[in-house]
Amino acid sequence: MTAQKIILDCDPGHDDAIAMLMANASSKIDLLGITIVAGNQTLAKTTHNGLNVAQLLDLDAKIYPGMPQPLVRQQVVAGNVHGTTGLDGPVFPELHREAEKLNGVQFIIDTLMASDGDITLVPTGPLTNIATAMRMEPLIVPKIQEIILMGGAYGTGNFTPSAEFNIFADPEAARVVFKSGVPIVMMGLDLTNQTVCTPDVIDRMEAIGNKAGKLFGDLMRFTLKTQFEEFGLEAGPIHDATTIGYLIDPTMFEMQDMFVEVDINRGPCYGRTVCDELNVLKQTPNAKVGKKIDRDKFFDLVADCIKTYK
Ligand SMILES: [Ca+2]
Repeated sequence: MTAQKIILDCDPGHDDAIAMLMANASSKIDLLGITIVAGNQTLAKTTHNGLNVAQLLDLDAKIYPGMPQPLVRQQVVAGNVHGTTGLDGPVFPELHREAEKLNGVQFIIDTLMASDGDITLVPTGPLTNIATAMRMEPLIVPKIQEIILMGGAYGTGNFTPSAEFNIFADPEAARVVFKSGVPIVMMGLDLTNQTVCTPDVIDRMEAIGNKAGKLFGDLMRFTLKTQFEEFGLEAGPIHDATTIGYLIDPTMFEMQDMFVEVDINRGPCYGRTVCDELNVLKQTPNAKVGKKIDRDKFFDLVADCIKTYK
């Protein structure tokens, strides 16, 4: 089996870091590059965090910073969950690794245009880079095999009662992506909240005894604290890593085809992914939406990925 070529588009971010760890580890994935977007924190911070994770885990994939601001709305960040650096918790060694000069949006365009239509995009932050790439070069749209994204919810949000953070941080970009016609797999909060990383999971990953296990522990112990303080949750979900889990083993997931639209009205539902779960509109579905994940299998997979590191 040939490995699935992907571009990971992220805003590291604790759960983004674990998505990076897993994407690099799996023999089923060919990680062509990592593009960075502003989201959990400013672009300067998310890029710095991406480089730190890439250096620590010795990733081959290069880091391409993309868009520093959302398309239309005023910037929001998630310092409440990810801290002032965007990746509070781990202490990284001095950073020597540098970001590429080529803008992440241009990297996405160039890579897709040179491809045979066999590349999947995996966005785990706001969709600004992807939407900008689609607007700059519409010829990439039919070249995208699939978009497997973390974002949205058909139930309630986590940044407003209606909206999940990645979509709320750039609703207009999300609207462009959901209307593009590219097949979409949407891992929303309804599914990702099932990946709660309880202290026993953290102990298990740390006990693997390598740098990846330690990174996992340092990240998720911080998340444990903020999820309790912010949401009263007993532990933090690893939202973004579900996208990589789906690429490696889609049989762990229960999905449903739905028609999904993003609300860009500036009311209380701004940034909501309106998902037609009951198919009342009789529209052609544009997304496979995650409903259930086998949590035990998922954490077995995370452990397998961690074990590939020295
Ligand atoms: Ca993220």
